Amino acid sequence: MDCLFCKIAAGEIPSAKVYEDDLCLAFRDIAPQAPVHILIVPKAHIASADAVTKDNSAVITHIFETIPEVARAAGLTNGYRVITNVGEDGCQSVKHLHFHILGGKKLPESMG
Ligand code: DGP
Repeated sequence: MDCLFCKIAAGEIPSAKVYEDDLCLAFRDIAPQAPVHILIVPKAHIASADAVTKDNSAVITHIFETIPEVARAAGLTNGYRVITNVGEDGCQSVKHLHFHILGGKKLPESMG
């Protein structure tokens, strides 16, 4: 499958990795929109949050258990934002589920 984040998860494309385990990988976004901008992705391909099912959802729990650890390690002690974009209207550009972890400054209130 020609999927950018599958290739990053497999180590075929380099990334600034900040966390990795058997199920997920976190790395710095190539075009940061905040002082800290990290992406956390499941290693197994899931196209988006819209493709989460009972059969593949365990990794979502795992990712949300991992996010606080990643955020703490990145120095996000005063809060942060977790976002996932879905599909065309959500402006999802990479079709592999990923959660943006944004922080390091007071973020704008507006989300849309
Ligand atoms: P989204 O628009 O929600 O699909 O976010 C995709 C993000 O992925 C966007 O913030 C930029 C980032 N990105 C795209 N290509 C690469 C890449 O090759 N490496 C890294 N680290 N990030 C990438």
